[in-house]
Amino acid sequence: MSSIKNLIVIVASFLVFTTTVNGQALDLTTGQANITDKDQISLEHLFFDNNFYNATIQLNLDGTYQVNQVETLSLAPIAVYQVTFTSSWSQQTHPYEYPIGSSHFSGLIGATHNALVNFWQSGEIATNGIENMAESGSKSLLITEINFQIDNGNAQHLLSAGGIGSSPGEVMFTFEISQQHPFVTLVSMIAPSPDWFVGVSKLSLIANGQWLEHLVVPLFAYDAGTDSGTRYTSPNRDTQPKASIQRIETLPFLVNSEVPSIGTFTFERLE
Ligand SMILES: [Ca+2]
Repeated sequence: MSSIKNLIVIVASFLVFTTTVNGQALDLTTGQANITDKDQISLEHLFFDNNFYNATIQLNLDGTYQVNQVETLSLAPIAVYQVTFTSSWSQQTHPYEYPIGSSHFSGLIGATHNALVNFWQSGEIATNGIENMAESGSKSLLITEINFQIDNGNAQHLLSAGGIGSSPGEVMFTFEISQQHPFVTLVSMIAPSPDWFVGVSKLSLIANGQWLEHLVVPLFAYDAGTDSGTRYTSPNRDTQPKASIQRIETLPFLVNSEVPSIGTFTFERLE
């Protein structure tokens, strides 16, 4: 326990001297640090020496600090989940130019990984792998990017499964995840579309030091920023330079002045 306290003090001093107190979370290797108040920092899910810890650090007005509380978390090192991709996207939910007879989703592709890697993020430029997935449903370049992160230790399992051949519909698969790589990234192309996709990025299946038993994530359409088409069946028109990835809040996903989800990922812990 003394070694983890030493590490926490090191982390705390880093936070104190390099982070403004603005409530923003700071990622650690697989944990999070949250400045919860002007004089207190909580470190959650801090992974160190094969254990997880929560800790609270009190900052004093004279610049000193002390570790108030260290809690060792008991967490199964490995969990198994079933994820179900349910698409509700239909002519009834999205009547504007709905591609009757051809609406589908490409095969699911993603990874389990740690906090040091981010395969895509709203506001960022798409990688070539995300571009290819979003424009054509192709997995190959994204698999290359995932395998690169597996090789350097930031990702663990490649997740690859079928798509939804006709929307609405659903598809499910099971996967293993570990406490060293507790984040999930998983995507699928909306088809037909210029460069639109759904998915999650860097979704943690651990909360409050425990594996989540049940999690439902609503899915929304994202524009990969790599093709300038504005309709489901627009011809290819490469965006140069690439724009950032953005959630689509206009037609055809704007319905009665709202942007409803077009499906869900449901994560069920099996073991
Ligand atoms: Ca686009």
